[in-house]
Amino acid sequence: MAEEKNISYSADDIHIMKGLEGVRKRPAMYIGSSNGTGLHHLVWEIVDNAVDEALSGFGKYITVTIHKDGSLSVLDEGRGIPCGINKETGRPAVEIVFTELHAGGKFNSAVYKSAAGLHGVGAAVTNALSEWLDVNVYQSGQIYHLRFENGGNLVTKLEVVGTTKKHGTFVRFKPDKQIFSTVDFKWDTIANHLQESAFLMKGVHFVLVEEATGQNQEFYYENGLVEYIQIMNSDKNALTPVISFEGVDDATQIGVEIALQFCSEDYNETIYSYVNNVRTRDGGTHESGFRSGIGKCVNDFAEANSLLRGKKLEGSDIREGITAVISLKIPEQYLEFEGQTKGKLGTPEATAIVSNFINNKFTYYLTENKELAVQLINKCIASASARMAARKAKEEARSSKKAKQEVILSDKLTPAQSKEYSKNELFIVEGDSAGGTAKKGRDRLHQAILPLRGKPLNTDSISMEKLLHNEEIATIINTIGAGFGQSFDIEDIHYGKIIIMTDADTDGAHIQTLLLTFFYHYMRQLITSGHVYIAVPPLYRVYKEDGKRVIQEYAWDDEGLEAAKKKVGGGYKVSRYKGLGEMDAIQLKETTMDPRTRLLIQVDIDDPFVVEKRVAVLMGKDTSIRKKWVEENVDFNKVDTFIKEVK
Ligand code: TSJ
Repeated sequence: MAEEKNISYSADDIHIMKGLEGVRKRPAMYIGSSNGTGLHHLVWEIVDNAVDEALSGFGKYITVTIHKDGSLSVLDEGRGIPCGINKETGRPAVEIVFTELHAGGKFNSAVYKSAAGLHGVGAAVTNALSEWLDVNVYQSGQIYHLRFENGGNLVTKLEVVGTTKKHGTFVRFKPDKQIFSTVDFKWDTIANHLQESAFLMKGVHFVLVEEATGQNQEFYYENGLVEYIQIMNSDKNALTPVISFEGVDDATQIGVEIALQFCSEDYNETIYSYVNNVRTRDGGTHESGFRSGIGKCVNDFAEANSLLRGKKLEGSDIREGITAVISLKIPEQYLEFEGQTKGKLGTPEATAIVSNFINNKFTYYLTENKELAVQLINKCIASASARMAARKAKEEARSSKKAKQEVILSDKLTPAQSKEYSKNELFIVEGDSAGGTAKKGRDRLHQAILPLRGKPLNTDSISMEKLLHNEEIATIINTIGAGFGQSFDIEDIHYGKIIIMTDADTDGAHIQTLLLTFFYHYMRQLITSGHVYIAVPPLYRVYKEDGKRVIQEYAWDDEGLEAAKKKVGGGYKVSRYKGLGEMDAIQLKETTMDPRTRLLIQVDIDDPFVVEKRVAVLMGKDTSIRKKWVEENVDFNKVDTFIKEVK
């Protein structure tokens, strides 16, 4: 760890070092993990502080630079972190921000606390996990500077190094490679985060620069949430334009901003909510307020205008095909979060505020746009009819004798023997040949194999319509056994895990994306409740013949390869797997199928925008864009933009 320097420590220093050392000992406790996701948390801690400053109304530009030396910097044009001496400690405030855990709050006088103030752990954590961290503050004509090294040791105390007319804060740090399994900042990951912030903070410019390539990109949305939805829905059939409302509740000063759009031929309800620019992944009071408000509004409007023709609308009929983004700004005294990950808003006031707000605004909108209102309500009636027809069909199927017989399954499927559905796994395998190997290597009791011929899925004609008529897709729908679209019922799924197993190449990635896109559109709950996985075959086999025995190790990346070479010892040979087809049944079982030894990635919808954009690009009409995009982005090593958590 830190190289010892000739410095004498006071009691205060020791207290601080203990805190930061704790962060270094258990980084996962502070940033979730020490992999690429954790690495980027270091960036969010810094960026979110700059965003806080912009949210308070100071500074219109935030620039993030990925430097050649592996460091990253963030520059804002705010007031600059306070550099005065803090009375309690006798130290400059800026020093405390980088050395005391959770110190941010003490110095944060902002009305609204964003990520940093909410769930964030603060800049001190980034400092603790960095080889070095440099701070420049431009404030009252002076340039202040201080520097930390080796996990947050102050090596250059706060000093004035020059004069300036600018104001703002510049923080540059180099993540510690002793801590992280990777220290490569990913352009896409950072770009997506900045883009999301830009949607939520219209009027603030976010710039991302890569020093090595000169590449730079600016995110700036004059129309904020409206553009968020426009871009997400660019490839859908719009029934309404993107409609947006903004207001502030008098009593609480809670700010509400909502944008929404209805699309036809979309069975899903897509609602993203944010509080003080932080995504509330698990919804909460604001989302339920929105749902009830929009339901009440449309129902009352339809009733008042005699548009229902005797039909009754449920909330889900009304919300089918809706895309909405809800962004609340809540002052600190009203902030309440729930759930383990604090991803759910608990603020009780938010329910009525959002419900009344959307009810009033949207009623007014419908009144002003009568023709559109009629079309919208007709869509809701159609949804209600379809819902009732699906329910009836299901009831009939359940009571008829047919249902008691075995469902006729495709002859391509090799089923699992167990009828304990939740324990069964469906492997969707690229190619008949790998399918054959998987069949031999599987656990007969719980693993079923469905081979896919790469080709039909891999053509350029992949509109959703065509996809649905695709034989392979039809087989998948039947095999999973829970319907699709409106009639999809998660209770009926025949497998606890659906595992996509493809080669680690462009074709394989394309197939993965197509399947995920299909699930996302037509069986979304399959993904949101965590049933979909991607199997990750190893890239290398390291082996040595030792008399009669073969000593072998598998490796999934270059780091693992080095470890495997050491384990196998001198005289080893390395083979690089190019595809599943190169493995025999035993190898495939050991490396990719056996729950004890395999590597699976659980598919999670982490970043709504990335998913929708990916869907739009991949399902879009312009095949050249898609081809280019797949080539550039769908890299087996980059699946983490769509997918989270490696088991
Ligand atoms: F994360 C961080 F601390 F490293 C960091 C903080 C990084 C970056 C790029 C910017 C910032 C930051 C903090 N920018 N602006 C501020 N503002 C304050 O800390 C600040 C300034 C003035 C006052 C005040 O009440 O006068 C209050 C605060 C919190």
